[in-house]
Amino acid sequence: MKVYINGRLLDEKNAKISVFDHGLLYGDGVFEGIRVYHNKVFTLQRHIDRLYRSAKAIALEIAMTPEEIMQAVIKTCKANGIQNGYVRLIVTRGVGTLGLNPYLCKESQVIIIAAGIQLYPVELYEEGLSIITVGTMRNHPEAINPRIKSLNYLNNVLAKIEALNSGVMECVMLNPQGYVAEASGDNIFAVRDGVLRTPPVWCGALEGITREVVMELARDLGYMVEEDVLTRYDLYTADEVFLTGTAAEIIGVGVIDKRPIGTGRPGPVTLQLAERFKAYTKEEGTPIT
Ligand code: PXG
Repeated sequence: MKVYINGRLLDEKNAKISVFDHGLLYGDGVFEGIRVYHNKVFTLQRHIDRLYRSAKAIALEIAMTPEEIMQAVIKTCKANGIQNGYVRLIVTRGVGTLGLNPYLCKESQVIIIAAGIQLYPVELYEEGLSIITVGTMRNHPEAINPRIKSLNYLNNVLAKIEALNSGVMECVMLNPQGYVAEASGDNIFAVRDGVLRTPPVWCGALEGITREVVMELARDLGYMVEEDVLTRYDLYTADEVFLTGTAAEIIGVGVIDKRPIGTGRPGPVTLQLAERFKAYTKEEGTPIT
């Protein structure tokens, strides 16, 4: 595998960064997870736009232009023969001192890894995921704003630990007000009476690209889609609940906190959207040429 670091494609074993990089020392950086489908990079522009917004929000100046980064992503996919896969794009604050001061960091580091992807087991897409609500709440927006896709994912890792220790693979995270925010690595939707509802980002959700695409595709299919404050009541009483994310795509949730949602299996709206999303991955994308 070839890994891109600051303009160079290096063999995996030589792809190394400094122990003084503030990405490692402090989780000081931003990232994107991007999919490649059918030899095309899916929703690349949207990911690059979000990367630059995340960087701006943490006052991190990326030492490359958006166009240069897009070309670098394509080059890395090409060098690794990736036709269907996953790209991890990372920008760290770069090499600094052992102190916090980000202004002492020399230059941002851009790292691109293009590899395969581990989806949930296929049977879970048919049967539905079981999840729980965890006690770890989503970061307060005035602490680390959840809209920033930062390298500091401890909040989500702690939530994931709670889920895994309880024997499930994902969880619902609430915000400090007790409203539903999102899952540890996915956005969440509830469907009732044919209306789709997802928490607005100010409730503590990442502005998920899959979330955005699903809202657009659902509206095209004639569904009403609302960004609305949700409580666990709304999840427990929904006809359907599903999660969206780059890795998971669209996955139905069958059970939350041991309570069946609707029939307890992925419902017709979830399955229709998953099918439409799959078709869209064939239509959309920046060709790897
Ligand atoms: N919320 C959070 C907290 C995320 O990390 C999403 C929502 C979905 O956003 P996109 O743009 O992907 O639709 C994410 C992104 C993993 C993994 O290995 C998942 C994400 C990021 C990194 C790793 O499961 N999800």
